[in-house]
This record gives sequence, structure tokens and C-alpha cells, in this order.
Amino acid sequence: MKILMKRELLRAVIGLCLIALEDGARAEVVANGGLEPLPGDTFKSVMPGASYAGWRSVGSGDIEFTTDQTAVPGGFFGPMAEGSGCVDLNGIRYQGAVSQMLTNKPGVDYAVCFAMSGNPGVLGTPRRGTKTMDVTWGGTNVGSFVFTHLPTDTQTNIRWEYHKIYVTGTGLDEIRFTSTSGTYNDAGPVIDDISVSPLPDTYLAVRVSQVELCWNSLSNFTYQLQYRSMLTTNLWLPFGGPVLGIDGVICTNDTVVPGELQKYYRVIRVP
Ligand SMILES: [Ca+2]
Repeated sequence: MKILMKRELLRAVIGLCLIALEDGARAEVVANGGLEPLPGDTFKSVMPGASYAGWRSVGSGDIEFTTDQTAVPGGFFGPMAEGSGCVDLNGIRYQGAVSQMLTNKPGVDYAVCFAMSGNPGVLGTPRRGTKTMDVTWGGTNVGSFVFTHLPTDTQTNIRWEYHKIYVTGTGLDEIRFTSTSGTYNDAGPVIDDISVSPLPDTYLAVRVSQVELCWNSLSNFTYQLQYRSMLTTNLWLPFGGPVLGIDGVICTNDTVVPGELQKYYRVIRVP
């Protein structure tokens, strides 16, 4: 029951991110945003300056691709926010960073969405101090993020928090996730499920939702408003009932239904 509740919560948190991204056409701007290791690897330490699985290790310390097949005291590391792998930005030598050059469309706004957690440390040697991380886009800091541990956090009970930031493409931009967490050499902020999706263009639509139909009338006469359209096979049909003239202008309204075919009106005097 407890596991089920955790999964439900995770699904709800993931849902928040996906709903927001449904606005934009989802495109794979980022490669291996799921931070999955290469086939055959269940764990991979990547030294500064080295590249691995689409990402480059660019911090002062190494980073670790960790998976749900990475054995830790008490079981396996996880669960992941997505797939079976994630990255701990503090490998073994304090703050690391990962980066990727992203080809994008200049001037287009993008939503960057990712899941963040923290490595709570090996069972019996907790490292539950707050984990912090900066995200840069094209070298500019676009967000600083904090993950606060609960006393119950363990490496077999990873909790994820989703974040979303907005950036603008210049054609080719570096995205970088940098640990600013220096409390522990080997337990830093953990990231997973990175997506970069274009936002839809903002547009303005002008629509007429109603027309006003007015005609001049004389008392002692009765008038009948009529309409026709493709739906009436172009036959004139009454619009409302007969109306007595008032020696003045009579007006009424008709609703214009979105997508409705062209509609014609006329008014006739009835005996
Ligand atoms: Ca993953």
C-alpha cells in the first residue's frame, strides 16, 4: 500500500509537467534527456572533460550515471523519475556538472522541464543535507534549485520534484546542470527526465459571436425575419415568429456558432 501511494504521487507530479507541455509540439531537442546509461552499463562514473551517452561532464568533479540496477545497501537505487537511469551531480569529487549543446530554432521560446532529487547517502551514513543546483542556458543562469530531504529519504526511496523554466533559443545553446552542493563529496543533487519543448506561438483570433439584425418597421404591418444557409438547403426558413411593426427600428440577435456555414437573412412583410 505504501509503495502504491508513492507511485500515485510520482505519477501526479509527472502529470503536472506533461500537461504544461501539451501546449507545445513535443520535439526531441535534447538527446537522452532521460539520462539513461549506454546499453550494458548499470553505473558509470564520468570524469570532468569526458563525454558519455549524449552528455559532457563539465564540472570540477565527476558525475555518476546511476540506475535502478545500481546496488546500494538495502536494495537498488531508485525509483527513477523516468526510465531506469539518472545522474548524481556529485560523483565522488564534490560538485560536477553535465552539459549538452542543443540545436534549436532562433527566437523560439522553449520550456525546459526536469526532475530533481538528492542522493540521501548510503544506509547508515545519511547525507540528507539540502542539495542545490544551477541551470544555465547559453552560459546564463536561468534557475537555481533546491531539494530538501526528508528524514525518511533513502537511496531505495528516491523522491522527485519537477521543475519548469522558460528559455529562448538562439540556434545553438548549451544547457548545463551544475551542482552547487558542496556539503558532501559523493552525494549531490540528482536529475532525470529532462525535456526541452518549443512553446506555441502566441496568436490572436478575432471572432464574431453574434450578429444584430435590425430593420425599419411601420405599425399596422407584421414582419417575418427569415434565414437560409447550406443547412436549410438554401430554403428560406422563419427566424423567430412574426413581429408587429412599431413605426421604428426593430432589432434582434442571432448567435454565430463557431465553424457555422455562411448564413443569409432577409425580412419580409406578411399580410
Ligand atoms: Ca531516466
